[in-house]
Amino acid sequence: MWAALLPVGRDEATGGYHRFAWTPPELECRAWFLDEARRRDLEVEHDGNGNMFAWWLPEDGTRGGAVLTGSHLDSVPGGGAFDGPLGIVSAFAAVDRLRERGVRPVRPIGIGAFAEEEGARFGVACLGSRLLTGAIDPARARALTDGDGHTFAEVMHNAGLDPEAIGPDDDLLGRIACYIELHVEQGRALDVPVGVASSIVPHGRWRFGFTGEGNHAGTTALADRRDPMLPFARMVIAAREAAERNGAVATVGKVNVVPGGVNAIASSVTAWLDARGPADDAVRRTVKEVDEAARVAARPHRVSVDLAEESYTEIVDFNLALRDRIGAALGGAPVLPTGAGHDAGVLSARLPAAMLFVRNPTGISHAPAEFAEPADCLAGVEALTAVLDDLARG
Ligand code: HGY
Ligand code: MN
Ligand code: MN
Ligand code: MN
Repeated sequence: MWAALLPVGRDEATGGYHRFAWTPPELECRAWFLDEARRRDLEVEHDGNGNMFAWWLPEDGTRGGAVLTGSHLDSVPGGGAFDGPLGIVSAFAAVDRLRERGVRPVRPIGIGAFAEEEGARFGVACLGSRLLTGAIDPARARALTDGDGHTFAEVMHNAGLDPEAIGPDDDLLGRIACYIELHVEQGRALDVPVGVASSIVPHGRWRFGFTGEGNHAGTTALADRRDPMLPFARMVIAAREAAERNGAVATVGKVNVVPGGVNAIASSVTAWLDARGPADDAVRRTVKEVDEAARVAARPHRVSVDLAEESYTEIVDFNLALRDRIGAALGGAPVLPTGAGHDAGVLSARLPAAMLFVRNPTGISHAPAEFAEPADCLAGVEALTAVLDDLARG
């Protein structure tokens, strides 16, 4: 299974992955998911938001009280091989193990593949699970645009989905008793193969727009310039300084300089701020201080600054009872927080959710060096199998 996915969307020169929602590599991953589901006679369900579900139904056809596992297939630009797919490959492997052991679940076991989890194409992380749970206004989602100006609605329509049908699916959510997402660790806290998540720290994304005046790089006197690159540059430094002051982390990325020529002063710069921290106020203060610094820096250059909050997730404390039950099924496992957002965090607003982490010896994620040893991946499959076996027996 794993070998079939590895080359899909991989940049052979860098080893990074480029699997953006509904682009050819991600569509290829979707086809792989459906093929693996069919091989196992799992019943496939699409929720209209681009999320896919493969169900192993009990012999009596029960649909309620399901135990859902899974993750996502999309990646960040130049991402690693494990972030997302490891959770889905492990889920299929766990179903195989349960069947080899003759387990006949009394509850449905589902494998989910959530759309646009990284938000790499349309900017909002966990877009598929946010739509499913009602955490984002469908009209706002339809209007989201990618770097080429294509709207989410257009892309959904071209993928054969009805953009007017996106939105919460309470019937589907009502059939799910709990969700467990296995994921490669994004950091290096684990010194054993498998851990259990305690929480996801508050995190969000803000889009800064700097608007000045495009002009000739050689004939425009400094005093006549309205160069948006200058307050943008200040914003990047301010993000680091504010994060240090507030005990948070902040990253500036996804920068778009218009028009982007070398001999033209930019007319505008768009830059995204990713800020995360141990508590809401640390994150909010960081963003506020970056915004203030950007505006102070923009004023002398007669550059305007606009700021939009693209997504924000308050702290997610995973369901304690489910977490403890998982810990017991594993015979004990370390519990750790994560600074990464996940569909499990979004779903936890509507149903009990949990996460298993598989050790990552490099600690690196969202980059080609992301890694998990085969033996630890197998330990992750064994752990997920034990958890599903325990939960699906009722
Ligand atoms: O960005 C994140 O935290 C996650 O990997 N989507
Ligand atoms: Mn990720
Ligand atoms: Mn992920
Ligand atoms: Mn995720």
